[in-house]
This record gives sequence, structure tokens and C-alpha cells, in this order.
Amino acid sequence: MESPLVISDEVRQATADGRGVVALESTIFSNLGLPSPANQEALIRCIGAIEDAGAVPALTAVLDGVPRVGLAPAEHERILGPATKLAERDLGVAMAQGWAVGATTVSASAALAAGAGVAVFATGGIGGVHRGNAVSGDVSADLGAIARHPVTTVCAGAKSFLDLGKTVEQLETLGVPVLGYGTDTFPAFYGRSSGIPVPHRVDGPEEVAAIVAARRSVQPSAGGVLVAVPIPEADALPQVELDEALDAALAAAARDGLTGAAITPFVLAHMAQVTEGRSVPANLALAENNASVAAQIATELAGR
Ligand code: PSU
Ligand code: MN
Repeated sequence: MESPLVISDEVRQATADGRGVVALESTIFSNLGLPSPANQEALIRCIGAIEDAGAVPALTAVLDGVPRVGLAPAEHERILGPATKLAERDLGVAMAQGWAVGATTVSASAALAAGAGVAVFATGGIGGVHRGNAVSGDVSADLGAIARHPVTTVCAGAKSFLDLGKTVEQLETLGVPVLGYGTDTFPAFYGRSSGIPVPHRVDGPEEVAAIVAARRSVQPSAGGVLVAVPIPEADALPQVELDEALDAALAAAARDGLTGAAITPFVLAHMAQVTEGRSVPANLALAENNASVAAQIATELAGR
């Protein structure tokens, strides 16, 4: 049976030409990730960063029930509008039910990237183990997807309101190599460090490419690698302010009885409100930086 996955001509051509391709998730660019018009700015900056580094961007989404890797510029505005959050578990449902705009999370994007043979994927922050998960059982499907799919995911750590210690532990349990990019600790999204050690440190794209290639050579069916890049120094928010904003956002989420997939959009919106919008430029800066690092890694990998 032919794959229903539609890969853009540009992405196909880049792959055939041995150029780097970087997949991008669509949830952060939708109304679920960033407020308008910051979401559009984020998309423009991420695409620009990938192109500046000589690679080709491949936005992932499900549009009108069709899973896509690589969207035409004219289609970008569909992602920026109202969208339905689409995790890996939802892929078949979105296709069969013909969802108009399914914004793919990290788990769904990694699955689509793998299906299209795209080796590198950039996001802002991955999902992970939620605080209080001993009661709620809330662990993002992102972790399992990163472990399973043969894609290198580039992030600024996990979303800041998660239990980062448990998230790093869970990545170890799942067998995901976590590479601190120019750092010995797991980044904390809006902040440069969580203080939690990462198992390995790398200091450039060629080091990441060498690790991915070595892993593949010894274990052809190996899953993903996670590259954790701290937010640029100038864009980081002070940790004290963050902790306070987070506590307030999480308390509000609990008070409103939010659970499951609804928590992330709520907390992100609340954080923007509590930090008087300052979490938004930080989010843009880290997403753009991740896209740039991902493009450099993709270019290195494509040249091997
Ligand atoms: N981090 C952000 N903004 C986001 C997300 C993460 O700063 O919008 C999204 C990503 O798409 C991620 C998803 O894959 O949230 C995880 O959601 P959940 O915790 O429900 O698995
Ligand atoms: Mn969840």
C-alpha cells in the first residue's frame, strides 16, 4: 500500500540532493502554542534560521485529513489559525475523520519526520513527566516517540513546568541519549540550566552528527537522540521570576480542574500573562536558536 504521507517537492528534492532537512512541529505555531502575532513571528524566524544555515524547513501537520511533511508558504496561515492539538496517538483518527487543521506535537511530528526520512527535528521544549504525576500519571507521549523514531530532536529542554528531574530519568529509562549542547546540565526552557546533569556534553554540530552516525552504524534500527540546547544568554529569564510565574500558573490550572492535553496551552498562556509577555520573546528566541542548531546538525548529517 502506498503511504498516505504527502512530502513536499522541495523536501523530496533536498533529500535527493543530499541537503539537510529540518522538520518543525506545528503546535507551537498554532493558537495552542504561542499567542498571535508571536506565533507567526516564531514561524518566520524558525524558517529563516533553517534557511540561513543552508537547510530546508519541513513543517509537519495534518491538513484536511492528510498527513504532511513540508508545507507551501501559502499554507502556513492555516497552521497559525485555530487548530486541533494532534499527538502521535491521534494521527489515524485525524486522517479518518478528516481534521481540517491538526497541529502536530513533538510525538506526532517525530513520527511524520521518520515516515518522510527526515533525520532532524526542531522544537521549543518537549513534553515530559508532569509534576504530581504520581497522582495524575501524566507523562507526555513525546518521550516514547523520541525514543522510538530514528530522528534527532533539538530542544531547549522540556517545558519548564514539568518535573525536569523525572523527565531526564525517564529519557534514560527509554534509552534516549541526551546530549547537552555546550552545557553539562539539562536546560530549563526559559532558563539556561535546571542544574540537573545530562549524561553527555557536545560542543558542535559535527559532534552530534558523529554520535548519530556511530549509533546508526552499530544499531541500524536505533531510535532517536535528544539534543538539549540552552536558550541564548541574552534571552533567558531570571529563575526566581520563572519559579513564581510557574507556581501561579500551575495553581490556576489546578483550580480550574484542567487535566491532560489541555494543561500545556493553559499554562503557556498563563505564563505569558504573569511575566507580562516576557516569556513570549524568550520562547521565540529559543525556538529560533534550536532551529539554527538543528539545521547545522542536519547539514552535517546529510554530508556524511
Ligand atoms: N512546549 C512549548 N509549547 C508547546 C509545546 C511544548 O513551549 O506548545 C507543545 C509541543 O507540541 C509538545 C506538546 O509536543 O506541547 C506536549 O504536550 P503534552 O504535554 O500534552 O504531551
Ligand atoms: Mn499529557
